[in-house]
Amino acid sequence: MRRVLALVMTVVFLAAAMGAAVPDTLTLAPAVEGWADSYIAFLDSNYDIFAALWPDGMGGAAFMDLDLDGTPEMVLFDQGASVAMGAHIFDLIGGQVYCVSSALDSASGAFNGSYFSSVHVNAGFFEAFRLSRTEAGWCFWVDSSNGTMESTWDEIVRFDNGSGVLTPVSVCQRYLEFDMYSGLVVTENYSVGGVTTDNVGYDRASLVYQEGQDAGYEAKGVYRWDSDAYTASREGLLAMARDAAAVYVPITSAVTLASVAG
Ligand SMILES: [Ca+2]
Repeated sequence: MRRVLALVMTVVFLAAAMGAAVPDTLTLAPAVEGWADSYIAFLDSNYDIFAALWPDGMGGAAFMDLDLDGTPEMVLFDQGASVAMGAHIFDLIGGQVYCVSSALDSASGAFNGSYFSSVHVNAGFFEAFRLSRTEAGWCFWVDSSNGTMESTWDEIVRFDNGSGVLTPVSVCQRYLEFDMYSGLVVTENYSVGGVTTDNVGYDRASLVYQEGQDAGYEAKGVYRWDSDAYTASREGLLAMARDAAAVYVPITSAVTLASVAG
């Protein structure tokens, strides 16, 4: 009971400290009718492009409403060549599906690139996309990262909605290169909003994300290893997307945001 009270007090304190500008609750529009069918039809009619870009098939699929407009986006993971998997994000815009972000540069030319963003994401699992309340409002964020034995790369990305289109925004980036033997950092580069800075500037910019109140939302998706049906084929890709749509958790039913925000 005391722990619960302490938690409530902390949340209330945090909510008060954040000011009144950001509402305690998040009210979303209803999802566009038939959204799942629209994404699945897109995968079916563009399967040749998927097969050409990712001949080994995809590593996972999930639906999540990253721009909080009520209708989920489709996030596909590739199979990844290193620590993280590349994310490929599709949005339903005016009844049409567009690729809006891809860790694979050539995707912008392969699909209709009208809404393609140069900001892309690498992540290890769908739960890495976090819904939180920050000074910027209620937003999804991801600490997009990748690495090798000799280097790590981090980019904190916030997901906005620009005129009805999911818009990933690069908040800050960090690149570190290590000496293989000593483990010491030999190269370090930082930038905030694309402008070069130092580690202090990076830390300051990342604070908004670090200090946000996490809503506790866990995005659900399916991964290649979940089913033998997810083969590198049209049927495999469609099965993966159908199953991802079936496990999609709408934010409204998943999180009691009012209690999180105090
Ligand atoms: Ca959305």
